[in-house]
Amino acid sequence: MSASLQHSGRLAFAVLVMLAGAANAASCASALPSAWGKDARAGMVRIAGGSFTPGSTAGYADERPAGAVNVKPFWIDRTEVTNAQFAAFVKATAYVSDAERDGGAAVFKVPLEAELKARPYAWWTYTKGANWRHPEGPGSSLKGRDNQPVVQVTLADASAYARWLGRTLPSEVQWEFAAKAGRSDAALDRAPRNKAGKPEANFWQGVFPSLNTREDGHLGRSPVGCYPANAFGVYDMIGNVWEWTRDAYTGARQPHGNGDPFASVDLASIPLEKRPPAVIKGGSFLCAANFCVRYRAAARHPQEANLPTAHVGFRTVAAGDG
Ligand SMILES: [Ca+2]
Repeated sequence: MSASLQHSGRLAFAVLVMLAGAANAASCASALPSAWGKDARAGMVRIAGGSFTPGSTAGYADERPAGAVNVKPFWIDRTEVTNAQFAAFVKATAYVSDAERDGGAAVFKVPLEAELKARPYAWWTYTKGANWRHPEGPGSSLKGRDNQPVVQVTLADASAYARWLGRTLPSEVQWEFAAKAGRSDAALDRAPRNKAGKPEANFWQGVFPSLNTREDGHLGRSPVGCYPANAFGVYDMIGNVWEWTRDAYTGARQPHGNGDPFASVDLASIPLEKRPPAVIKGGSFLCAANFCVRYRAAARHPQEANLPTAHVGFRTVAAGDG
């Protein structure tokens, strides 16, 4: 193949990828929900509550169910908190995030073969100057990404945003109830694809971490709300970015009242050095069939509460009255 043919082939591929991105962008959610700044529940949906069993018998060991729970009604953000929403918070409060104060954050990059052999988790690099405004480091920005989920935020950053709006981060149970949306375990323990086999969440298609086929049109984070909502009207619970919960990760699920001193404690109220990892939920654009496989409602993972990364964001909840 001649160089020019190769070039035109690449160009055609690039145009196809751009078109796929444009098609998705057209049907995604806006950067700020309607009535933002006017309605205290802007961008939220009310979840009626009910009884369900968190966990799954078909997932990892730490997902095993530990009994049914009752969930009171609550409101939850329909989408992950966007860069535009977080920017509004920062503008109103002059908040300085942990990564801005500490000088860096963890950035994902497709690793070279040699890098993969040299160290574990070679796809993560602590990058000076990376923070929510510059998610991939100093050379990156939020230009054109107002409606993408904010990342490079710690648990404390996410909690501060929630407090600003008079809300909290979801408990793991609230998050999972909203994500399952009345469906059973059996329907959840599979890759997020629809009946036609098409991706219905932003996860990694291909072989992680070297080959991303972009079958879903996205190499990294996507704008929020590009994929169909679940039965409760909530978007991107699965994939795009992992989401902070306010619960501590202390191993396998345990029934309520187990004596665990960290159960249902607001992690942000505990001094950093004494803080256990937090539970994050939903998987991210980096979860693939050969790695992570946590793009499921029952799946869970421990995350250092003070570690900002490029694949963890959050959404908020509020009490169900009113
Ligand atoms: Ca998500």
